[in-house]
Amino acid sequence: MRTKVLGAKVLTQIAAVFACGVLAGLPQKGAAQIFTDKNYVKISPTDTEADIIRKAANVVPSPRQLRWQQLELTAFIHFGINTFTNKEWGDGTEDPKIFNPEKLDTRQWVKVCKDAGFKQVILTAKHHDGFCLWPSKYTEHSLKNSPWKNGKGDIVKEMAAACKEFGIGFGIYLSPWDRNSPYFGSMAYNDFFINQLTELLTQYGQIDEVWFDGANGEGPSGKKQVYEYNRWYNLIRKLQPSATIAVSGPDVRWVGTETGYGRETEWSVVPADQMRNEVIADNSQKAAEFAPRDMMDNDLGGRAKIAKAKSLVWYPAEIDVSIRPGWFHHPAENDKVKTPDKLMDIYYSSVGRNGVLLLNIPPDKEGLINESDVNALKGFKKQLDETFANNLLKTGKLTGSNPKKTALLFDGKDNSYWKMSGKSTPDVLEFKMEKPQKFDVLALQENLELGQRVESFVLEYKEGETWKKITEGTTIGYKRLLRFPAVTANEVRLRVLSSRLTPAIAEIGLYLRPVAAK
Ligand code: FUL
Repeated sequence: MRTKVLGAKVLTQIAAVFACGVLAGLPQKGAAQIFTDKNYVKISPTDTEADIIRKAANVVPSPRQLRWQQLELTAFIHFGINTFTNKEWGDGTEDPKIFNPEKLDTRQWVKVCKDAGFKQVILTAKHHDGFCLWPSKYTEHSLKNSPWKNGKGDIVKEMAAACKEFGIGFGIYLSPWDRNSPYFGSMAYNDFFINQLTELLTQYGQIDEVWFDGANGEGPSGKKQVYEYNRWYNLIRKLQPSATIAVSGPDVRWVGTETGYGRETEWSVVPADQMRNEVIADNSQKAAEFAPRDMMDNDLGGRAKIAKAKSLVWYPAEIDVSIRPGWFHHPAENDKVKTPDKLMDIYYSSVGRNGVLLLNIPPDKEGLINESDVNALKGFKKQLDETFANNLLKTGKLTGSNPKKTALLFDGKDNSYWKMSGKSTPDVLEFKMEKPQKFDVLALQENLELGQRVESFVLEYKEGETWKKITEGTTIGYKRLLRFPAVTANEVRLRVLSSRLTPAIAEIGLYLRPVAAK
């Protein structure tokens, strides 16, 4: 089990290389609209450092990437034949007859996620074992040969309907690695995969995200598969143009770990050529060895990185982690569910570090989310709501340099913003509240429609006539949350110490965590 789990990580790292490697080869002639004209830019050899900074500052997300980023919280549902074998990875030899989730209720899954603040749910339509949660025409390894609903059920359909009913997004995970398919490792597999993908993209209404794991192990022939990534991307762009393609895909990048913790410095604009094309074709150990180094670097898009780039792309980070030790439900892990405190810490370290959280919540073999997970999520949501209910900066009278305009910073809209002057270094936003307030969380957002620009900032408060540092950070991006020991003050200021062109701050907030959350 241990080796397999480690294997999964390494393979996921390869996935990251695949993803970036493919980016390096695009846009190509004849390829679909993988990029927009605003989320990808070429750097010419004659560009100066200032030209590169200007280009980086103006790379912005595509509409589908922006929608995805604004979700903040997305959920993964790992459910399938592994739920019945009590394994993490199945080998494709399972008997479909063991699949019988008698109480299965996708409405419960979606309600639990929605109640906890999640805005989109991704279902493992097919994991590495090849067992399909929909009655695919192209394989016998599916629920159509199970006793559940006499083989007439369709979990993808029920899930799509539940997401629609509760008004949240719906995504699918389709494992390219299929340990059941006799075609795996041959050219015929590519058509088989396209056929299954087509079923999922055409039979279930709107699909908002397609999640490809990059794992690529042995097939029955003992051979690995050469995946035809561009064919998949073209098909998705054609059939579901608003869907984001993650993680072995061009829209969303794997953050590099499965811990729930993103980088302190997280740039959504990164060199597209960071991963070399030849790495894609190279499934050797060498590729696996080099992959983690790049993806796990603690800064993927800082000045030193983009200075050497040949092209830049908007490629934001998704942070996937399971609420339990495993991705699938195992009864022995019912008492190992992450606590509300741990989930809050993950929230600060994922959403609060310019990422989108993808939290896995696996239903059990009855087909329900266990009450230990439900309770943990309730506790998490309570802390989240209590913490961010009251922006203390809003409570007093503000005396920024233009008090009318500072209201834009508290209107909850991430595209209304305060554009700093960009002339002086550092740029300052100063606030005086009517009476002293006690706070221990700073929340910042940039307006991504203008790009990600802030490189470093500091928050200070005034004591007597002296400004004192409360906290500091590097990147902001979509959202940056920083916790610190409580401070009581009525004058505070944010100084942007360095940025790429003029930063546009969309929101600023100061909050006090409830006692239970500390
Ligand atoms: C990994 C897979 O091997 C795991 O089983 C899980 O699906 C995770 C999200 O991705 O690479």
